[in-house]
Amino acid sequence: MTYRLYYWTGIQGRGEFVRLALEDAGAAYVDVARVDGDAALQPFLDGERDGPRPFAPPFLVTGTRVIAQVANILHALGPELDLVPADEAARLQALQLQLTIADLVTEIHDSHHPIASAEYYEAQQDAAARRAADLRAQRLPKFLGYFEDVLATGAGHALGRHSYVDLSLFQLIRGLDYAYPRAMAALAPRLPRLRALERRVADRPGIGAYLDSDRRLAFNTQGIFRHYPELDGPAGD
Ligand SMILES: N[C@@H](CCC(=O)N[C@@H](CS)C(=O)NCC(=O)O)C(=O)O
Repeated sequence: MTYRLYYWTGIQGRGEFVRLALEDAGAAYVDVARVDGDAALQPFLDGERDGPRPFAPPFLVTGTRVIAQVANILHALGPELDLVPADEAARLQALQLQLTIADLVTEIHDSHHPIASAEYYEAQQDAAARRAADLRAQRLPKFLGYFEDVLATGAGHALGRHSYVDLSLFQLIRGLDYAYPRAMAALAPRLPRLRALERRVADRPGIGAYLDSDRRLAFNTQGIFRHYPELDGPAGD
């Protein structure tokens, strides 16, 4: 079975959380828009294809199955790629953690686009400065401190063994290191387990090969994790 991943070209974006799971597992997949262009997404978004109509990418297609929402896609992929424990309680815990990651991803996006997603950063720069300061002072320490505690109870893993949640935490740390290097340096002493997990995931065979490939795009100022030096600074109290 070949998975078909639909996501915008040119950025890692939210598609990257799905890509990392497929790459780690060595799954056969096509990154459709990188082959056929962004226009390939439109028939699905317009409801012109069989299956449930997604609101936004990323979405994953196999046969007539169309699955949208990152956390939902990973919830479906987890058992198929052996990226989650088999029992229901662990699958729900994984989904809960992934949804919490999604909440933080939205807050990170909103730190550079606090007023309107469709308007330029430069048109909302003052509000972005206030939002980013709060992200650094309050929200990153709270979210990342929570994930640090989760790793403490899971022997360095989110779920006590390797899972798609570990892969997403890796992406979260890499993205934040790019977007908010000063804040992440300030928080580093409080996040030893997240840092160890980030290094461990990078060393996994599938992930290492992916990171070295041209399939892994560089972070840039079009995606979710954006580096604007004026938004970065001290973190925490
Ligand atoms: N909660 C959704 C968010 C999806 C989302 O916001 N996708 C972005 C790209 S990263 C998009 O194209 N959104 C279009 C829109 O919100 O109008 C998820 O986690 O998949």
